[in-house]
Amino acid sequence: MIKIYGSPMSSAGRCYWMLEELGLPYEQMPMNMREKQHKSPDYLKINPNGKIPAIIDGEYILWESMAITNYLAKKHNSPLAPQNLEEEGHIMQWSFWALVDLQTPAVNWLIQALFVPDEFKNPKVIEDAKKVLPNYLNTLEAGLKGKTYLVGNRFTVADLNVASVVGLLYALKFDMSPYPEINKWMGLCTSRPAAQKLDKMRATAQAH
Ligand SMILES: N[C@@H](CCC(=O)N[C@@H](CS)C(=O)NCC(=O)O)C(=O)O
Repeated sequence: MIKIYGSPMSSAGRCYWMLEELGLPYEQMPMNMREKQHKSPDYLKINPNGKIPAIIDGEYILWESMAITNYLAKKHNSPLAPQNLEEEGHIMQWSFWALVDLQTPAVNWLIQALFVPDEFKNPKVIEDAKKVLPNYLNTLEAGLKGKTYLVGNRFTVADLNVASVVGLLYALKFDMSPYPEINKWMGLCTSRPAAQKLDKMRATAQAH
């Protein structure tokens, strides 16, 4: 059975989403980040970055959340996986863009809002994020124009990966009203049973 390291509340969330889409059995491995278990010698053998998520599938170890979602979809011949080289190019395009461009300001904001103690908070980080995010959201809004999904006219790894990042902006209560295409598409992505299951897992994790 696939072992997964990392809480559904973290970047691992998108990997749980994919596992649920595929209906695969998995085992959530305990990882106490407060006790720095992700920096322990044993875990560093799995992910030398000391970060979550990582999976172990048989003997095979993989880290980087979006590499994991793509690997799982391809391995299990899911319709979410790319069906040809061109689709794969576009799925990688949107995934790298989401991780590098869109997620960076969103996570900087999230860290300031949730984790930086008041005396060390830097309001400029949040101001800068708010300034730059519309540029990226305009790219996504244009990319969705006239389409239901990002690639291949069906829900794919690209939608799952990008929606998992856009979800942060809703959580941060960023004004999403200027982006009707994104809102419509997010409605479709987040109403999927696997996404709903992830929401429930997050609610349970938060309550504990
Ligand atoms: N690009 C990586 C980012 C992983 C990452 O930054 N994970 C965070 C949790 S969301 C983490 O493990 N942080 C602990 C640390 O950096 O020490 C991925 O998507 O897998």
